[in-house]
Amino acid sequence: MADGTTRYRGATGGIGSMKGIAHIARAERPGPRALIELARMNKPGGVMCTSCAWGKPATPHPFEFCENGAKATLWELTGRRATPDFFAAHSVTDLLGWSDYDLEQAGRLTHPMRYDASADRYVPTDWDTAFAAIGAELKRHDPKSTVFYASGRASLETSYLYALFARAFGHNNLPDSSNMCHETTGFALRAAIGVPVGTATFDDFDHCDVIVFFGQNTGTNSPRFLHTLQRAVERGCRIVTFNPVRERGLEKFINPQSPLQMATQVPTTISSQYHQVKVGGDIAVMTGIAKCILAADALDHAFLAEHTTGFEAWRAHVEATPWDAIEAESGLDRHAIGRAALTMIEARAMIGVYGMGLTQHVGGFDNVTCFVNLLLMRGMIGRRGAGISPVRGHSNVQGQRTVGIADDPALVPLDRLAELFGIDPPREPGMNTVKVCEGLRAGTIRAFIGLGGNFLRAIPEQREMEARWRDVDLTVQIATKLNRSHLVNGRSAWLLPCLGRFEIDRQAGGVQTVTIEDSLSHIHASTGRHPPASPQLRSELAIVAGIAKATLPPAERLDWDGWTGDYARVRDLIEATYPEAFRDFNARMDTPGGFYKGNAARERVWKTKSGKATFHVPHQLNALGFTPAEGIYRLITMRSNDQFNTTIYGNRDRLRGINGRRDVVLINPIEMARRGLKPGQRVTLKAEAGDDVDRRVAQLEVVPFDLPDDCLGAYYPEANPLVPLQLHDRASETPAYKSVPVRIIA
Ligand SMILES: Nc1nc2c(c(=O)[nH]1)N[C@H]1C(S)=C(S)[C@@H](COP(=O)(O)OP(=O)(O)OC[C@H]3O[C@@H](n4cnc5c(=O)[nH]c(N)nc54)[C@H](O)[C@@H]3O)O[C@H]1N2
Ligand SMILES: Nc1nc2c(c(=O)[nH]1)N[C@H]1C(S)=C(S)[C@@H](COP(=O)(O)OP(=O)(O)OC[C@H]3O[C@@H](n4cnc5c(=O)[nH]c(N)nc54)[C@H](O)[C@@H]3O)O[C@H]1N2
Ligand SMILES: [Mo]
Repeated sequence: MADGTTRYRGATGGIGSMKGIAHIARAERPGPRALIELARMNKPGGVMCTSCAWGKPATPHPFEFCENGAKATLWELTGRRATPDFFAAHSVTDLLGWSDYDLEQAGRLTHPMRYDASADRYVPTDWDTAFAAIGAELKRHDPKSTVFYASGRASLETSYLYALFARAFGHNNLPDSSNMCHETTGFALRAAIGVPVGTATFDDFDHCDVIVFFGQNTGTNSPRFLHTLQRAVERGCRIVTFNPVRERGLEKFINPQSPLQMATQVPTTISSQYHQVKVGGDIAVMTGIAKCILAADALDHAFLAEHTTGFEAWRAHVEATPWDAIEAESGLDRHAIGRAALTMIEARAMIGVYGMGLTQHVGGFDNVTCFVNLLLMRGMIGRRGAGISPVRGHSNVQGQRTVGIADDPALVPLDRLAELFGIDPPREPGMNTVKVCEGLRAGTIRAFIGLGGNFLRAIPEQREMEARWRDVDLTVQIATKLNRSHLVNGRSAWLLPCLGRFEIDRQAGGVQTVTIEDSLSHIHASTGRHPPASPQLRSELAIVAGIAKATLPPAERLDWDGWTGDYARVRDLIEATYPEAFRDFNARMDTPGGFYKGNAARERVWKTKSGKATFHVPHQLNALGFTPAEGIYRLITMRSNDQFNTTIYGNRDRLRGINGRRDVVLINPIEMARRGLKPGQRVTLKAEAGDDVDRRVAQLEVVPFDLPDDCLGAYYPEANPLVPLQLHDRASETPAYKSVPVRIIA
């Protein structure tokens, strides 16, 4: 790429990551115990990181955490507090003018708060008052008009009770952060291989000889995974990456845990091939690779015959697609695609890894199923060292779905719930995130509970949704820190502060342990040992149970107080509901490295409609929801190395060489010349969604960056007002956050 682009020349990890941790330690001023907590992280008997969902090895490093895990921990264990005095000093309208960063810098919430509209302020309340008022308000409404959102952090125990509460109350409106994230994975993998989750485990990463990456940014979003990759590379495993952005973590890594590497500063080269595919161009790439596999007759014929269906239709699509179209859609030439294909053809055992670069598109389902098609052609599912590996986001997002947080009741054993609790769970589908936004637009949503997260900041169509939000009768936010979703309030609004995962959770039955499921389907126990940020805090489970008890009529089998007193009893319920995955749950939860939930596809048992692994043919050759046209760009909304979703730790996107600001738009120098743009110039982005809504974000600074033609980058969540609600994956309705059609207005 032409010089003059912004980039980072160092490796991922190394000294840079140490500086990153020191920076946030200065900002957050955590107490001395924070270091002890870091040393306990992701270890048997310890506490499971609240950052990403990557697996936790049975034999951990002395420090089994990464730069971003440390940031997330220090962020939670901050010395700063948002006390009632803070809220007395700042009106909600005033706080609405603050940045995401400044809001969370106010520190940990300390008291349950009620919004007082006449004073335009949050004022302190007590738990009993809050529960009683929330319960009374919920009861006034048709359950079907209420929404229980979950961001993927809360434990298996809390999540199970939250979903039970929804169903006992009478709805399946359980949108989850997953709806904006790997929902595409659930739909696509269920259809293709009969399980909603990845099939690869640590053992497979130790036995593969090829790993192919599509659209996942390991260095920033799951840095501990770099240790696994480094080990693989050192064994001779080859890594092939497809990503429009040259992400530093997939290029070079210095392991901060390796004294030798830290001393010599000689990095490990991670990807042996790096292909800068156009945004939305992956289906074309995969079609090209399939062409090569066919040409080389590198099919696993026995596997295809015994285990799959639909191959002939896929073959017909591949054969009918000309190379010219593949090159045009992918932005890569056939030789580059051929080189990648050759590596896959030579593979004995290959793992396919992906992230938001595949899931957050209108053709997200097609992206993921095409990726599976490639693995199936080579018999790479259900073999040691092979498999598919979606890298999940939030630390327990996969687990939340496992224990019943689902808008689709077909995914939940409702009869079992009915039998266990004597309830009559609703059978009709509930609302996912997009449906909730549509409901807000239609005015049919009366109450919203947020179990963590920052719903209003994370969703598409942000400006309109904020305006609609004020018509909701009741908004309840269970949170650790203040964010924008807590400031756009319904008529009655409550802000309920909870314990974080690092904190001691003492209940009637003693100090409690919780559990989570990682991205590799292992279940781990996690026990907080840090003193709580405030004596007023309650655990997420206690808050959910408190609201449930105040809302539902008393019932003998709904023992909210008993469950709050002893979480082991909730684990017994989880086991009773899902006996296969959670056999001997309480006994096994302390297994080093977690216990494996099991995965049918890994055993080549296909729980699909056809009973076989199923090929799918994509709708079209790109994943876009619009027709490419002159002057219309594909905007990626991206994460920096200094944020966790809407939580902004700072303005340093070190691994991309962008420091000091987030109000930027990234574009390559050739496109800049075509549009007559200069570095540092301010521009407006305007969405081109084919409707008459005016969606724009102004005052973005042009930064020359190594991206393919037709592609732009800007940061999430600042760019969310540009994302049209109607652009989402066809199957799962995951918003198309990675291919927003925009025009540049100079
Ligand atoms: N530090 C940190 N860790 C995190 C998070 C965080 O914000 N910060 N978020 C957590 C969450 S909830 C999630 S879901 C995960 C997200 O982790 P990832 O799945 O890595 O998500 P993103 O960084 O949004 O995007 C991934 C990559 O997709 C690429 N991409 C964009 N469009 C395309 C495309 O069309 N094709 C291809 N092949 N690639 C494309 C982008 O360049 C980017 O490198 O990380 C989790 N971990
Ligand atoms: N444009 C664009 N939009 C996106 C994405 C994108 O790539 N581009 N990515 C999407 C994805 S993958 C996701 S997962 C969603 C994320 O959407 P969410 O999960 O809703 O958002 P987060 O930013 O993770 O939530 C942060 C807040 O969670 C609260 N919190 C933190 N820890 C805890 C805890 O332990 N308990 C409780 N109760 N609260 C806690 C804090 O108040 C904090 O402010 O955003 C989606 N939105
Ligand atoms: Mo996510």
